[in-house]
Amino acid sequence: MRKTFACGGRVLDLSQPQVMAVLNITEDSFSDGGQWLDPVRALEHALQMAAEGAAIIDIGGESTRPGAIPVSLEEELDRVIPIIEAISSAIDIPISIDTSKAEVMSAAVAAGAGMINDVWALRQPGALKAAAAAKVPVCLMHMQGDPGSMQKNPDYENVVDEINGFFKQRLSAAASAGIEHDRLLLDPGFGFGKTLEHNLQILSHVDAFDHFDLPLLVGLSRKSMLGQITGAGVDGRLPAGIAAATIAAIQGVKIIRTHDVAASVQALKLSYAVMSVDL
Ligand code: 7PM
Repeated sequence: MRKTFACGGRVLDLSQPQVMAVLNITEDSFSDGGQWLDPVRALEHALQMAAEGAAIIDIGGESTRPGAIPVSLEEELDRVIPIIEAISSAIDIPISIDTSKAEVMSAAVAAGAGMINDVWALRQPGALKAAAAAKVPVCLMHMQGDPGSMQKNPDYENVVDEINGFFKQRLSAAASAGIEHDRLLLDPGFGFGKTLEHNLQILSHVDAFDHFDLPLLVGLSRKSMLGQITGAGVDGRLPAGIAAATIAAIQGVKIIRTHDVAASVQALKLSYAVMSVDL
């Protein structure tokens, strides 16, 4: 597996597990709604997360929360493009664009984004083509169903096998579109069409995925599975999120997408130190 990813002009070092910091530019994201719509505050928050050790900042203008209100193309562009421009000129770590829309992918990369994070794994119209032309790494995430209904009745024969099959199918679609294999990342998509049992099966067997020699990325912070296990509300799930990130990192996951940067960076440093021990 490659140790560094070229993200536009910037380098993402994956020789050890890294944090992808979440910056949601949305009204209704479940844990930080509306806070970063103001570009000045968004930039301050990005600077803070970079200082805390984030390796990449994931900027999203469309909430992918189950049942969230869809955002128009114009609105999404208006939210994310000025912020990508501001952050890429102020900070030298790579920026990822969290979108499923082809037009947003292209505009974001032109504005300075160096990675595409797509919860639809390039299944929306034009996305394969836009990602091929963008020449930046792309994270392909698994989701069963669509954000409006995916949590109604998630159903799998074997969740790990089904996600492996999905990865294979999307890798083949990406290859056919001319996207080089070694600029892809894979994500099992915690909470995206999964029950608590499915999420726990994925977390406990994240080392059992066929990763096709590509890095795995996971997002766990503040998610409802943590609340279901602990009883904690969204703002009280940090300890469980850190435990979950550690469990993932120890099994070889390379990128943890999180709202809680400083704590996660510490957990990943410890995980990596333990994983590097020779006896
Ligand atoms: C419920 C489900 C509430 C998901 C909030 C979310 C991921 C992502 C999101 C992820 C990748 C959140 C989200 N989650 N992209 N975007 N992987 N690649 O926690 O797990 O921000 S949205």
